Amino acid sequence: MKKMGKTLLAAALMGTLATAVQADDKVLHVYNWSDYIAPDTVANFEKQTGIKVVYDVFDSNETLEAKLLAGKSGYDVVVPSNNFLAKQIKAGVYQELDRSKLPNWKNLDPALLKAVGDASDPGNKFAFPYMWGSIGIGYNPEKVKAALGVDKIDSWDAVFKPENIAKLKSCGVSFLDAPTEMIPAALHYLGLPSDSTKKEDLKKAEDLFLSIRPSITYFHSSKYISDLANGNICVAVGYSGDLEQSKARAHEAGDKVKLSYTIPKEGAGTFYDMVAIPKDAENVEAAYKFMDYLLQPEVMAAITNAVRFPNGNKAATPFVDKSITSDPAIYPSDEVKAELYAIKAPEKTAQREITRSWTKIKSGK
Ligand code: SPD
Repeated sequence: MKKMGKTLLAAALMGTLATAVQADDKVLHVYNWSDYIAPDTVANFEKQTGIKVVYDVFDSNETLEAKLLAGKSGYDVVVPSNNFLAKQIKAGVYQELDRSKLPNWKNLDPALLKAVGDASDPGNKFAFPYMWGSIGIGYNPEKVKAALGVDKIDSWDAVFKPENIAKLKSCGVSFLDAPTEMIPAALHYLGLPSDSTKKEDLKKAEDLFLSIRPSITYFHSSKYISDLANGNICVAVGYSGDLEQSKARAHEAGDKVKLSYTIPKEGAGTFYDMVAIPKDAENVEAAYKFMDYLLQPEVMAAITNAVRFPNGNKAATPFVDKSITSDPAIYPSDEVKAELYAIKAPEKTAQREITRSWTKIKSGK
């Protein structure tokens, strides 16, 4: 009787263990940018596959990179920008993709694949493009008119000239808290190579930011979406789709606040965010299922319709709302595209220098 009890107990324990393992197998950990997925994307995947998704968000490449380089991030699918992806591949952070598990790969735009491949992942071995966009200026024309006396913003002068931003200070100006994107924006504005890592160039970018620092309300990489829509700030330097989401939110809330997004005439930085699997991912099978699901044209189009960033899926275009594909702020014309520059990821020493400089800029000292 006693022996039988032990056996039963062992069997029960093994059963519990098996269920736990099975349950773990059914959990997928995804780490994506904030405001970067449609409201039902994850729920629909869970319904279709029975896989539970733990979905976490970040709003800077630096945050994602710190987790990946530390190892054992616990994530199965992550979304780095292509410039960071390139150096993370070199650091051995990702696993090569098995294309046989991604039959929907065929839907990707070959031209975009080649461009991001040539720039950061030759042969597209480790990742595929999710969304892309520009870094420009979102603003509230009514408030800007009152503060600055102009009908529209079309130049970086609005935020980089101390006398202009000082006038906008009263209605609130935010910048992205993203040194590897904001320093290149300042360098580009100054007519220097946006990827310069020369000490004297970085110093000029730092001086420019310090000259306007007293007029910057805050640095943040996602809060501006609601602040602009609510009228709490009047100008935000941010990501194209996020600023378009802000515009849409203001519209849905009854148009009390009207917003615009501009890619300044001097040009702007572009980014391509990529989907990849960390080398130490625990649920690789589910990662492939989720990635292939994302590659379905209707799924990807629904994401673009919600987040207002163009995607890398050519077959998805017919399913994207016409109001989005025809909006030049979201899908820029070839003429505007020619003015966009790719943001490069600095190597280690320059990265350290940029981070140090950014801390100084943010503290204003
Ligand atoms: N809310 C989603 C924003 C996505 C921005 N990705 C930006 C990458 C910049 N290198």
